[in-house]
Amino acid sequence: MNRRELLSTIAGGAAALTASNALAQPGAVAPPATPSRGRPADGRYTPVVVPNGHTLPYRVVGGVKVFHLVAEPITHEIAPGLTIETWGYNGGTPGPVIEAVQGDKVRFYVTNRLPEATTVHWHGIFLPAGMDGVAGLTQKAIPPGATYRYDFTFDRAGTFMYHPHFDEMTQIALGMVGMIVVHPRRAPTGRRVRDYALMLHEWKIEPGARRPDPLAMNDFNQLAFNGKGYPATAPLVAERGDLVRIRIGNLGPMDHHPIHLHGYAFQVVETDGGPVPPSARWPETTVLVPVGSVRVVEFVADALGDWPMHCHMTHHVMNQMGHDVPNLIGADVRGVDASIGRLAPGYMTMGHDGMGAMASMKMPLPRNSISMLASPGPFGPIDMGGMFTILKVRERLEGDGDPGWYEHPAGTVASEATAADLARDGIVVP
Ligand SMILES: [Cu+2]
Repeated sequence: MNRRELLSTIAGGAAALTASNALAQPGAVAPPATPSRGRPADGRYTPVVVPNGHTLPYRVVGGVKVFHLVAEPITHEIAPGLTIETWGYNGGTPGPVIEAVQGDKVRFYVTNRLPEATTVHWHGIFLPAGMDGVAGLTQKAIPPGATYRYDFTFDRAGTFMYHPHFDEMTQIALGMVGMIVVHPRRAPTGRRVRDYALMLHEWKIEPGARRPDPLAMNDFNQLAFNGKGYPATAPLVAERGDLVRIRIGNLGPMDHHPIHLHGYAFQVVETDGGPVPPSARWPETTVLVPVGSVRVVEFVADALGDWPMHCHMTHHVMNQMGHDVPNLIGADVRGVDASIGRLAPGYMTMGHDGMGAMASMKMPLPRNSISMLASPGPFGPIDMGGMFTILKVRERLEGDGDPGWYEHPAGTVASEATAADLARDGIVVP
């Protein structure tokens, strides 16, 4: 949207808000705000850590792990200031991570609290065809109010996903997605493992609206790791020497995401098809995670610091209004704001010297929206949002929480060159 459209959105915001609330119902269970470790069922694996999320509780009945998924309308905060009315599982989007061990017999009860039918498809799991969750083809669609039962065994270890196979365009786009982590029966021993699960998602949400548009095919303006846009994304943490595993699943509607990590090279060790043989792996700093795919990367955390991990599509590290702003880079816009401001109070020309300044700009926003960029960093505003998080590697950590900003050793931070530096090295500044 451009500035004029934005201003008209502000005027129309109340109407949009009312319309988007028409179908809203509160979610049942609010997920915890802090990362939580799953239950170490038999102590033989390192439980997965879900930044900004949690794993699905279960009970064991007669040797079967019994889980209960509830498909339902939810209220979800993408970042402080932006709350949406959408659909998810057990109160959240993505749904809770299903965590189990290879060979587990499992039973899933799926209760449908949506206003339309649904199913659950177990993406990447080998199972009887009748448990595959495809409405019309392998089962009846689960009508609103009904609870269906799925029984199968997790034969393979790995990283998989779940999502509806009924009205996929609406239900997946709104946020009905989740990850499945099946640990091997005997986990490799040796290094301590930090095992992270991240689901990628994207929505189109008109500024001021609360209901994402499931018809969108492009111009997605909210990009998320585990349902959160930066600065609401919880950091990933590790101690020096830990083996870090990051399981990245993409069930966004349309976009593949090249996820880039600073400061490290990693290997793709697994997809949702299974492990990649060691002889077939190659080093990477960016892994493309296509829609409907999982990529699992591993590396040893041997470099201390605060290292960004983000989608490398530049529009995917912005929030909300990063589209259709008139291109005025290089234009002389002196006086434009003042003269237009006489006709349209509050007018602000955007983008004439790049977008970086927006990180510190205070501009009027429609209700229920967040600024395009920016949050405070240790050296000034960090001008990124959306699909952006930070890997924090420290010598020692206390718990899994955010250890704060990295304290750089003296002499290791980029800073302004002195006249003596320039003279010594023969640099002539034009
Ligand atoms: Cu992306």
